[in-house]
Amino acid sequence: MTPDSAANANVASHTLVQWVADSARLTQPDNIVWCDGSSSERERLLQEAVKSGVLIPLNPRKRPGCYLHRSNPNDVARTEHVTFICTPSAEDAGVTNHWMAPDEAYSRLGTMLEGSMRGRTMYVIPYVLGPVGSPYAKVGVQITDSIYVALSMGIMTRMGECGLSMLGDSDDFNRGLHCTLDLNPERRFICHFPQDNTIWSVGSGYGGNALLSKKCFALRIASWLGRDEGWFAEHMLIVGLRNPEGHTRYIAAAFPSACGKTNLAMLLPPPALGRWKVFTVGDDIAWLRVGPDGRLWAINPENGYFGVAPGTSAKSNPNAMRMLAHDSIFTNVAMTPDGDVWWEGMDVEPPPELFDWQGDQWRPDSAAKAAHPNSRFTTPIANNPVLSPHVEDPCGVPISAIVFGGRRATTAPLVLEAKDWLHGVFIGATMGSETTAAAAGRVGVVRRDPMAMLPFAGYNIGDYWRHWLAMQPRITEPPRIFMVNWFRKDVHGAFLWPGFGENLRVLKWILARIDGRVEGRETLLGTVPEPAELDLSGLEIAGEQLRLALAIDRDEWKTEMASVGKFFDRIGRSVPEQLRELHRALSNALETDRS
Ligand code: SAT
Ligand code: MN
Repeated sequence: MTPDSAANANVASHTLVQWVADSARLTQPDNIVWCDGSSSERERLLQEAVKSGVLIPLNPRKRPGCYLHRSNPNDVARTEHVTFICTPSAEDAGVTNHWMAPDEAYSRLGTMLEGSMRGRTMYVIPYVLGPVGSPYAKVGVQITDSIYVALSMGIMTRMGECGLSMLGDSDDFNRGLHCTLDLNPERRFICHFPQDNTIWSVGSGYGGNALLSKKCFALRIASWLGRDEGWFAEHMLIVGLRNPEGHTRYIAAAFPSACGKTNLAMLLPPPALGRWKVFTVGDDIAWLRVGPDGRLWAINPENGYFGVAPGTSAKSNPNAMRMLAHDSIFTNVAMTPDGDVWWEGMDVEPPPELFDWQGDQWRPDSAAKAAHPNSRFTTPIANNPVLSPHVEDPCGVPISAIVFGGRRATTAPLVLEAKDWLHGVFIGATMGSETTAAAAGRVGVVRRDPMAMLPFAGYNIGDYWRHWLAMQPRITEPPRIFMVNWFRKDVHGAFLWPGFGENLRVLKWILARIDGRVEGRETLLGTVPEPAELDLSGLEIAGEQLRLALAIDRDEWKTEMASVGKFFDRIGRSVPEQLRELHRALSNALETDRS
């Protein structure tokens, strides 16, 4: 096929046809396949992927429609050190992003891309982020030479014809050019050109590096668009909570990668709390707009979940286990001899022998992990047994609370409410979290991760905070803002709070605060619950343990504020003065106030 097959595919956008032709001239693929998103196409691609060894079919009786992919062992996580924002000035990218001049990036990657698809097939993948036809949805087109990426995009996005018809003859689409090259980490670059609505990614097939709809477009580029157009693109789950009286409220919650967003978004309510029901709208990304009613409304731009497998079990996330029973792609998990999947923390005894994530024999006494710590599942949202009926609503769902959460063994209490919008922005802007296996590099080191967007804000983080503050007057019915930490530990290293489904108890307190039904206890840093205000029915937790989970330790917070001060200094003059002032006030109060 040639780019002319665009004519067959009914492509009305000249700009799209031209861009695909230019990309083909550069990369010289043997074939070009325009993906239409049909189920027959998916079948054909799956068969091809199996034939070429990219996918291993799993046991159709145990996991119907499921496949295993083993990535190159050097390509298992996002690589932030080679992820660049390519704006004309370095100042626009800010110190928390890596920056490369656009000309240099186009030229360096262009050289690598020359002839890079020779002998390979180029897939052209039109897709929609957000409900098709929603005024808030956006169109992207990804070009890739990876059939695994093409199949994954078919799960993660609304893909195919719907993208072309929504685009029509417009030139307004995100251009994502992706090529795996030879998967050499030395030639791995993920470059974003916000001014051109363009992403070039080479040298990796891994999720966040290669599924360009996800972090690259729906967060980095979209956050840039959101600043210009007056909305937010955030690293947040969206969850609906229906109380026993039948009233549903929605919460948007930002946590860094691999900190339990997927689990929280589909948690199973503890029966002792009564007839609560949880509905997932999204598990990773929220696009938030101000509605005519002055509230914030959220849509999930995605159509699938790319979740962390290890730790997912019938106990931690029974709904996820149900949705993974069929039609999913697993990456870098272990495989049992009878063609099922296994990972650490699945709470299922491993068989005496299995194949580890690299395909080698593994026994329960093996020292190495069987599944890679960042092994993943890719599953359509339609598989989710608790999917919200409002997931396709064009304007999304109204948000009652924004929650910022990190993974902190110390310092951060189980839950705390911000005093107001400015303080909430401060809490989000200064949150810290321990690093996880979702990104290459050391695990377990506390780093500042503002709004869980450190690796995903597509422009200067200080300007991003300004945007949060500048939006305030437009949000006349603002959501209340909270901070949570499920991961605090005692001196022996044991978690103080049981987490998972029990987290609903904390969310219940958050809703009670919004309804004015609980007072909480005011502290210098915000309002925390009185222990008696948390519904602990059916939960055994020692009073002292709960006290420690809720405690605010002045010395720990002085250290925290010193670290925040250093972070602000590093970011420099783009830090909004209001945040600086609040930091000074809180630091002083911690030094002087004795209450
Ligand atoms: O690999 S992804 O970036 O898509 C997942 C994550 O790290 O949040
Ligand atoms: Mn994420």
